[in-house]
Amino acid sequence: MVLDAGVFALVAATMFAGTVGFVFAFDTGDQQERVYWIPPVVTTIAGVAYTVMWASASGLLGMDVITEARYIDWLLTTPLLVYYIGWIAGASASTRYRIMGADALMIVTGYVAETGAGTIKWVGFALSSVFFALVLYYLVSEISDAGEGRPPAVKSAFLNLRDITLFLWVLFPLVWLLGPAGFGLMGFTDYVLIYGLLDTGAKVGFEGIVGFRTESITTETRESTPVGA
Ligand code: RET
Repeated sequence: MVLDAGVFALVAATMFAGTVGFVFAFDTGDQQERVYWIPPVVTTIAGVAYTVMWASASGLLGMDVITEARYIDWLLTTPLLVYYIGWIAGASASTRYRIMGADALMIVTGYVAETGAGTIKWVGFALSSVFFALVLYYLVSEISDAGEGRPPAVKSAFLNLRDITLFLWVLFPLVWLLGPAGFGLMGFTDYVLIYGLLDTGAKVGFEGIVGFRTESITTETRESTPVGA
């Protein structure tokens, strides 16, 4: 539990550092559109969730709410990440809301898989995987088609964000299958460490890509009139 608490604390600190870095180091001061604030909002939510996980693993809370904190974090942040990808690709509002919906259902049914037993667990896993497949499908079909029409810098940022997401997100269910809630081939501490790294990549890595490209994204999206948002 000491090692787990250390990992949770380190990830929480990295998430908060991501927020502070994004807000102060990048040229985001004149961004009026709410969508620009999605990356730091995502790392702040994760920072709070990991702080709760740290407090829980250290015994400060007197109860184990690690799983709840993880799934509430994912329920709030993963729809925001796919919304952002849809926005930067210039996808329609309907596509953006559909991918958010599929994503949220993936997390809710994933929670059923995580906490349920026997048949319920595997039905939850199957349903979550179907919603996950839908999320991936929207990313490579409608959203990628929309991204094709974007100006070069925006398109390139979109492709970076889409690809880091496709690559990292596929690892989440694989790690789950190996971990304690799946086949139990991996111990809890390894599981905590790997998810900590994946969460950091999917959120702080994502934020870094957006941050370093904010200026070109802003200029080119203004010139090409973004769809909605
Ligand atoms: C679960 C288990 C059930 C089957 C599937 C899953 C997928 C989870 C994913 C999570 C992504 C989380 C991210 C977090 C932080 O940024 C729930 C593990 C399909 C894809 C990106």
